[in-house]
Amino acid sequence: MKTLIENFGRFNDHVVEKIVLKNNNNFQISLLSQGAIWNEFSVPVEENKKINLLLNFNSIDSYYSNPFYIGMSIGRTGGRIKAGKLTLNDTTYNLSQNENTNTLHGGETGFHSFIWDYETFQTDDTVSVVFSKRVSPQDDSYPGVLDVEIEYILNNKNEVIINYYGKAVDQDTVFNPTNHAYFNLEQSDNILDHELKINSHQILSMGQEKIPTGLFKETAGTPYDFHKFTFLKNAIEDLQSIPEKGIDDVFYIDQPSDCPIATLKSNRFNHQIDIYSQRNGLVVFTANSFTSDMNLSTGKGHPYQGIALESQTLPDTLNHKNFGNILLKKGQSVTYQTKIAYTHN
Ligand code: FUC
Repeated sequence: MKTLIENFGRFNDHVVEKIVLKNNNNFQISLLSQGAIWNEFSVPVEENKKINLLLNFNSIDSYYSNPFYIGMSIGRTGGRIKAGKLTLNDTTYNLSQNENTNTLHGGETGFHSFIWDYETFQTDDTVSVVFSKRVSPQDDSYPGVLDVEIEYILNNKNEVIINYYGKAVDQDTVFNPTNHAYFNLEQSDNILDHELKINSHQILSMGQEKIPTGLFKETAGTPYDFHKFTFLKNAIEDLQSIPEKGIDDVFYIDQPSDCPIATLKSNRFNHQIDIYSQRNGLVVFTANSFTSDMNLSTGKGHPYQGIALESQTLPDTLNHKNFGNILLKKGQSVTYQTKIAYTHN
């Protein structure tokens, strides 16, 4: 096990640190203190060859010069909230409206925008970093003070475990964090030849501006049916006539979900990642609208370069009784876990 701290340049006048965590099998992840960004998941694929399974940038400025939240930590709430209005205990809070009049991914001042404190830890079998911050309403306009810790662990089973801990300090609040990593298991031009399986039979129906209507749609017989392994190119080809020209949807996970909620597989390298989470939602976004002004470390941005698999509680939660519970009562704490398990088949 090994931990290294490197300099990743400066952002808004402060130094950004890159925390590199290595296990005993030549796997490595790295994270950035700015935005608690997951920047790298490098795995050995052939003798003397490693590839990074995540899209990333070589400079911190490039992360923030596009609207795609690449690798970023997302909170207090993932997804969209209509008109930026969050009503809790009969009080309506006006959140940052960063997509038309709606709030997306915690608004402009969400978790992705913070400089995080961090500490690193090592055991015989794990190497980890814990990012922490006390988030106040002055920081992000959400109700109440929220203590947050985001822990990234790499272990010798070649799993990456993300633990999101939240505690409502002085009043009730909401907590629905996720991570916005984009995977490409081949470090290739696109993910069209990847196969995807999701433990789901339904997606959320979306109204204008992709705000959930409260209804669920069966996926059987549609391009969104990933109940069995399906090549992403098949789905994406079938979705060329819709405005998104690809997948940008919220999958409702079959409950209870002790098996992986999703598996992404590359036959070229004969490897896969299995994603485990106890939460009821998975947002899948196939980078449909990436643009050529994005200078990713593997080249210019373009559609279908990667796939984001965001495990979370269904978005716009407070507006729909059956979407789950993201409420944290004063004094209450919760930990959500997402596990990404790598296997070479
Ligand atoms: C996903 C999508 C959005 C957005 C964002 C960057 O969560 O639902 O449409 O583009 O990623």
